[in-house]
Amino acid sequence: MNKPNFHPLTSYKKYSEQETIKRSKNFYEDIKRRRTVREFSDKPVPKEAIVNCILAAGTAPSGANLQPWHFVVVADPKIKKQIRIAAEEEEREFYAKRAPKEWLDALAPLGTDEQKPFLENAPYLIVIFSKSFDLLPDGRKVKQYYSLESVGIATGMLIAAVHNAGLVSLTHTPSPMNFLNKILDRPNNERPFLILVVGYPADGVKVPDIKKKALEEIVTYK
Ligand code: IYR
Repeated sequence: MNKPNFHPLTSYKKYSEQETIKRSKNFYEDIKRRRTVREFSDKPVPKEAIVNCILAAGTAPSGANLQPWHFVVVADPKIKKQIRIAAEEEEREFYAKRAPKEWLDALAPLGTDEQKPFLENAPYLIVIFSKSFDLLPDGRKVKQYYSLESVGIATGMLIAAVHNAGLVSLTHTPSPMNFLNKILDRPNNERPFLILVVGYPADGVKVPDIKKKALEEIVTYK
């Protein structure tokens, strides 16, 4: 085994205690404005902003730093249409047959149904794939560790980056989603994790009146 290569942590910024508190508060105040939106404007989004958000997501920590993710940025209307058709087919089945009543009851406050116009209207769909194993150029397989956790973290960072850029997003998970491998021509070591729909909110958009849990409900101190 080669000796690991370490270098000094030059990117770290040190803040005073007061500044630390202020920054944590400012971040919370800003991120709590984030809302999932299901109606998008067709106003174009600069591609450079999407690229920067993906660069941010790609800095996420991952199991053994193997970075088991792949992002497909879809802007082509023909491909978006194909994705919409395939997703709506699955969703029709889901809402009409597959979903148990309990699941439909849980979804009721969100007002979702099998219509997914945002898959065509929004300027960008970022389809996130998780690698169950990686492939070296010579065809050898490389095992991945904590793929789903890693891709979940990267996706969270992507959502935060999109919000920070002044854009809105929707996490969409048609189930099953294997049609995405076919439409997007991705290899079978990659599994679709989520479609992140990204753009500007439609004019006058409304969001469901739902609440986040209070601090006491989500934290315990010991
Ligand atoms: N995939 C379906 C259903 C759905 C499921 C959950 I859990 C949600 O939080 C929202 C929707 C759909 O996209 O409509």
